[in-house]
Amino acid sequence: MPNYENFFAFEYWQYEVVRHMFAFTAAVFAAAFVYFALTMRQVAERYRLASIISCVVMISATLELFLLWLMWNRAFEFDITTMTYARAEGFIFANGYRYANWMIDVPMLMTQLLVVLGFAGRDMLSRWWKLMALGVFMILTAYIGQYYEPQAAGIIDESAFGFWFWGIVSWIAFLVLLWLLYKNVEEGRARMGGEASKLMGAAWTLMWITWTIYGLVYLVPGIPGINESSTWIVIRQGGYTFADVTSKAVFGVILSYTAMTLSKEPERNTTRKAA
Ligand code: RET
Repeated sequence: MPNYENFFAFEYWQYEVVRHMFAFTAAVFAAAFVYFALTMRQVAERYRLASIISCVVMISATLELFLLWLMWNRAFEFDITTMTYARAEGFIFANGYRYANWMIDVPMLMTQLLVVLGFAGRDMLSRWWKLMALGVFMILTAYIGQYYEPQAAGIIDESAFGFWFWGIVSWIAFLVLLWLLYKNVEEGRARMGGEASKLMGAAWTLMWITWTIYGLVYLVPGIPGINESSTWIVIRQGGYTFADVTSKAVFGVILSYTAMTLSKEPERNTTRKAA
């Protein structure tokens, strides 16, 4: 079924705020792309992959948000008699692009984290594949679950089992993923200098909080009391917007800054054996 947004009529401000959030996010990513591309040369070669990854993340996210913006524009029409935006015949809005984008960005962001933490070679690979497998599994399962949103919101009178089943499976994968990430961050930080270790501590806090927001936002259509509210659709898209800007752009800035800090310490520019 289409996402539950399609079954609502929006007040003028609600529709506009969502549209502007999409435009804002796309613009932030386009600007951040320029930042990462221009600061790349200040990062030692050993960490440069982190800057390249930020560029990849920014391009894919700019495109994704632009597509959401286009779809949001096309899927609703203003009705002057009711002063609301309601769905245009024959068009729908879909959050599916977000999931497609996460399939690129979640693996990229975790790879970037491992690179800046200083893992390399076989050790890196054995850490990497577990994170990737869990991340992809988490996204795919929730991608299936989100097709049951109208059932979960009670808009369509059918079983909401799919929404909850896949949502819970995805949440379990997420919690395991967070635990693994945490262990990697702690091991990596233990081998870093004070300044870089502090920065990575901040990056980790930002990471788990913003990633959790995505998980909470998934649940909104299933929560009685708020799942009938079009204002909550604005809040939900706002949650995605906040999490997008912080988990991709701000996180990338902290990591690239950490990489620049590490690059200034001469002994870290040589390849180190895995611990
Ligand atoms: C889902 C479904 C419900 C359970 C959880 C989720 C978590 C999603 C996450 C997404 C992260 C996306 C990022 C994108 C950046 O580019 C799939 C919404 C926990 C953590 C970081």
